[in-house]
Amino acid sequence: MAKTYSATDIQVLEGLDAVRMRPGMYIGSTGSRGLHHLIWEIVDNAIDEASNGYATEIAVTLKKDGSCEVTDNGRGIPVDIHPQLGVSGVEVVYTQLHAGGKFNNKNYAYSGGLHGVGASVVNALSEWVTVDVFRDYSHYFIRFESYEDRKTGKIVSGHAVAPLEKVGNTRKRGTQVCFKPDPRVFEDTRFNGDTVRRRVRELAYLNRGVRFVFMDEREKDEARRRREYCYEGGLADFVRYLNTDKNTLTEPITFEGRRDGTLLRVAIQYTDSYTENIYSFVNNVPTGEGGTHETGFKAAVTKAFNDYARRVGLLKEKDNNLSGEDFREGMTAVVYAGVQKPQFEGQTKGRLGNTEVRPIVEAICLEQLSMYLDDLKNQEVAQRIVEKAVKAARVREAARKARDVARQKNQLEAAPLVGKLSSCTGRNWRENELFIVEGDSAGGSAKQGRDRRFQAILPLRGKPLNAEKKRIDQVLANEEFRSIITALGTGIGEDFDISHLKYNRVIILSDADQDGAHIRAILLTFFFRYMRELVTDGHVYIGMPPLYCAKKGAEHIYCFDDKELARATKKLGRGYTVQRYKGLGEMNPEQLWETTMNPNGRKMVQVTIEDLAEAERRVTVLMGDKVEPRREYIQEYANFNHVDDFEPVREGE
Ligand code: 28G
Repeated sequence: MAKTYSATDIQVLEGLDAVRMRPGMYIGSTGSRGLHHLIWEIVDNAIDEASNGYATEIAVTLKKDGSCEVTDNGRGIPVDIHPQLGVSGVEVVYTQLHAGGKFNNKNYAYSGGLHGVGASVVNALSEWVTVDVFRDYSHYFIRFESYEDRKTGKIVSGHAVAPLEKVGNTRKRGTQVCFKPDPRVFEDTRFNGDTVRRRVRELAYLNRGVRFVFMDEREKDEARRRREYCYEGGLADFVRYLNTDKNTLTEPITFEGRRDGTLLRVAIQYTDSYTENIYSFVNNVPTGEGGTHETGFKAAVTKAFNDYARRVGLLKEKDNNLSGEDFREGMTAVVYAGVQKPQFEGQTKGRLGNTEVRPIVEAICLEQLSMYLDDLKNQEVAQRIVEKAVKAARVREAARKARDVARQKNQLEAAPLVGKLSSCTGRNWRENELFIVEGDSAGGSAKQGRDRRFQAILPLRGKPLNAEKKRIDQVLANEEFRSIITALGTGIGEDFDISHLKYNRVIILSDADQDGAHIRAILLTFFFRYMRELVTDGHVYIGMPPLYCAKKGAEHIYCFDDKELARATKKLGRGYTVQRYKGLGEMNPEQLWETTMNPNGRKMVQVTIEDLAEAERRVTVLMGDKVEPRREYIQEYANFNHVDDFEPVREGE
């Protein structure tokens, strides 16, 4: 490196007040997602230092006092004094909002590769921040604080308590940042250990060879307090991990390329399952909604395999090309694109919009995949994949026929099917709610207790079948699923069309026991597999009926767990009685309305998918064929069926 950097290189722009005023503009929300975004802003800077080749280790620690500490062993943020501003480079990075950086266009998401940008946003939204820099055998320290101005009552955010000072000598190199999110900004300032750990692990897969350490000092269980993640195989290790519980047909196929400033890395591994799992990322950001990089990748896969199939005679001149879906059946792939000026679009900013990226990705993939397929030593694998696709095409054709039959049948039998449904009178889908209720007796209570203007009830009799193990034609043959599909109006699978959705909220109401949990898991699996947008667009909820009712005289308190019950009985004092609801069916219509259905006061959780890859793994492990991993998994994540795992929302949020 010929060029040496100093604090002068840091562009200087507006102040931090703007961030305090409108946090959502900078971090998306002040809920759990925004809170965790603070960590990723800081970690992002450490990753930049690693991908520039200067750092090899990054540690993230959740501290007992609610703060988060991030460390890297890079060069350390520059400490020299900025000639115009007269403060250290560290102070510039942490107090000046860099308008030229990540947040100038409508994207709230980070772009990567822009050192230090975002650190000031974290400072603006924290109670305090400390930065330790280890550089040139010296240890430097600075602390920033946010406080209420005595005169104006306004919050002054992110002020350096004193200038950067040298506090000692050291042989270490790197940066250490610790920050405490400000409770005046965030609804809840507690970090979720699992959320952070999983994302750290994901970053370790995406940044091959960088050692990531996750520590949660709040954790009592010693084994969970410290985890290390470092993958020399990068994306290949990632797909292997995603497929741990599936039967794989190939070793991971990996390749990478660079063109016009765009970097592409891909890993593909086939399994014997029927599902397609493509996880894409742009600059370390998951793009759950896909985008131009994913489109380019898919187009190239289809073309490369079809061309190959013709070259080796697996497809004859008279045969039609196989469809893209046929080649993606059983495919697990991770597609990573490094894009210079990414444009993130869509509901959750999870889709890449840059049109120039598609042809670049397509060209790289086509070239690389064709090369792989033509290599003599890969012939066996290549043929296996094409043969699988040929089979998939045949099955697809058969399923299409079955579906046509089912559709006709559906029309014929539409009347008896919706007969189970007690529909609502209102015609505005945005207002309407569908309760899917376990069991006829609870269904009866729900019917009587509901507000029929906007609440519809669909009782489920038996257990619907486990959708994970079935193909679409078998799902369509199941009566419970057919009544759900008919009620929602959207169709499923390829035919799914969210614009036909008849209810804004689909609320699963099942008992708080093993059976109820199982039914809930089956329904979620079904929605996830065949109506994914229903989940990703936030239409699916889980109703939370209370477990107890504590009574004394005319007063009664509903309780959702043992802690609440203890509080309630203490409040009521001597002479209380407790009713424990073993199932929804034990509640009378009024009670069910009051506790679970009335939008004013009911508790429910929205099912969100923050992490598609993890959701996919859970669905596979819990519902798939392999028994052993499932047992282990249930032991590790015993709370999959517990609502804690989803982001709770209260009405009106
Ligand atoms: C521990 C938590 C998060 C970081 C560095 C290293 C440099 C740096 C960071 O420079 C100024 C602006 C744009 C280049 C760069 C050190 C060059 C030479 C750095 C971190 C200079 C910021 N020496 N390590 N920023 N840039 N780690 N970890 O934040 O032009 S931020």
